[in-house]
Amino acid sequence: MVHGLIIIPTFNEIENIERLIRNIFSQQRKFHILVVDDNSPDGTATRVRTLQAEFHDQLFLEERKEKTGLGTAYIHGFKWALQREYDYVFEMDADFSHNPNDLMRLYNACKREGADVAIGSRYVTGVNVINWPMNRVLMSWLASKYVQFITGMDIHDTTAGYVCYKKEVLERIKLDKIQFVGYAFQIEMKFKAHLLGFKITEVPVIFTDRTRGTSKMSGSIIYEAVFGVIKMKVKSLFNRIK
Ligand SMILES: Nc1nc2c(ncn2[C@@H]2O[C@H](COP(=O)(O)OP(=O)(O)O)[C@@H](O)[C@H]2O)c(=O)[nH]1
Ligand SMILES: [Mg+2]
Repeated sequence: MVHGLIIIPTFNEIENIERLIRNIFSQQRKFHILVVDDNSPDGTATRVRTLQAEFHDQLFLEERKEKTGLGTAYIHGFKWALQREYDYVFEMDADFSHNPNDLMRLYNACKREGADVAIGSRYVTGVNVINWPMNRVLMSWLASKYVQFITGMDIHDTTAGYVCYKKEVLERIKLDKIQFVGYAFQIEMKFKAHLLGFKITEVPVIFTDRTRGTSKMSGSIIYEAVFGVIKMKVKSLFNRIK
């Protein structure tokens, strides 16, 4: 029986996507995979289409015309998942920063240990990040502390992008009202789940920076996160979000 869907947003991940899909399916046929590609010029979507012949009815592809951000790619994927029979929905990057070996740990935190949201967390036990330059580690860690402080959420890794959601969480969050697209999207999803009273658990994982392809991180994404968090908190005080 299929238990979950792994959503993988992609933009120019030709060097990673096939290896990742093969890696996941070689150890695990419990889950389906949905790739949400934003018309990657490097042919990522074409590669996925080729693989669909091999992983028939297990591997799915949604293609969007333009690069419109990680957040909206996930919203697209969440809606796709909710129209189907998946009880658990994962967020996962295409670049092997999120180790496929941890999928079952996230899944079990929800399935067996009663979490509604399981976060693959870098900062539960110190800082578990490999290959990131020191300034990026520091920035990410500080960002997480900053968000913890402003929002009051008891979560160490608030910007984490390796997550398993129970279907009910995605059904309750008003996906059309999600505002942010970059790291702030990750924070917003967690904050809304938190406001709705869902149980959020952190599962310690080791995050390894990509060795192939390039990061799509940008200054505007950071800007959005820094100011977006304050805006989100203020709104929540007036009970205008959930
Ligand atoms: N569909 C889609 N995927 C994106 C977009 N931006 C980033 N991604 C994907 O989101 C994941 C995380 O992005 P990445 O560049 O690794 O960010 P970083 O890890 O913060 O440097 C990767 O799988 C990217 O291919 C986008 O605009 N659209
Ligand atoms: Mg990455």
